[in-house]
Amino acid sequence: MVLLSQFFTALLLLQLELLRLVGGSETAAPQTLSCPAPPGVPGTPGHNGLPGRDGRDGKDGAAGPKGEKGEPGLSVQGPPGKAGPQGPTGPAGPAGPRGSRGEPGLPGNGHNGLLTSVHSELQLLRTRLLTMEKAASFSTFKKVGQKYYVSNGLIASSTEAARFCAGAGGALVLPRNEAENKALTAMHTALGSTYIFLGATDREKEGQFVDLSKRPLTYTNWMPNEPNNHNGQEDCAGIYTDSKWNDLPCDSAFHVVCELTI
Ligand code: FUC
Ligand code: CA
Repeated sequence: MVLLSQFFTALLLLQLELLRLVGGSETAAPQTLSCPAPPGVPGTPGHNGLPGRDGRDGKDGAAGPKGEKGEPGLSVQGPPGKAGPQGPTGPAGPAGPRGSRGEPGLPGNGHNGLLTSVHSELQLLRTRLLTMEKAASFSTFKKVGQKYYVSNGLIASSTEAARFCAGAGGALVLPRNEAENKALTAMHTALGSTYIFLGATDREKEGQFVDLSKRPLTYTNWMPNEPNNHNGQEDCAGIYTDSKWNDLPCDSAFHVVCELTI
């Protein structure tokens, strides 16, 4: 570009010099020609000039027409929202279809021994189920042989304990053998107890422990040197965490475990 402008400047200077020379000859005094001369032959046309510089950028064109609507995007479904609150209970549905006809009934009892045994078995199962349901209604229960040892964690005097167990359809616990004594000891762990009252007393005759039906005990597990009727005030019995028995004041409060017979 610089080169081009220098070239044009040089061309302009050359033209001015030529004009000066030609003008100089015109301003000079007219010469007297001796004879007329024919006009000269026109010269050959000059070469085309170099292309001009680039013009300035044009104005922005008008906005094009609106494009066609695109295809829907591939969206990924979000995670399901939290479950809403439970709605109100709907109305009762219509009655279901009638059931199929039952099996024909057994013939009348009479001398039917089978029916009698089935009936008694049914009675036994009913009783056992009721006992099981009763046992399961306590927070702590343990089956040992034909008994359930049950407790709700109650802590009470010996008299209150016996009344509570009778009201529950059972009796204040009294192990009759080693297996039962072991099972009762296991209740200590569940109850977090120190002593559990036993259904035995020597109220009637000091030193002679009997059960609450006044029958002599056929099984005992006293600690060494017990029962000792400490302070002359221990007519009730309890089992310690080590499974050993001790006589205790009847009006003290200890854990209550009842036994339910199946
Ligand atoms: C022993 C026991 C009593 C009482 C007392 C603290 O004498 O025989 O029953 O537990 O300790
Ligand atoms: Ca004692």
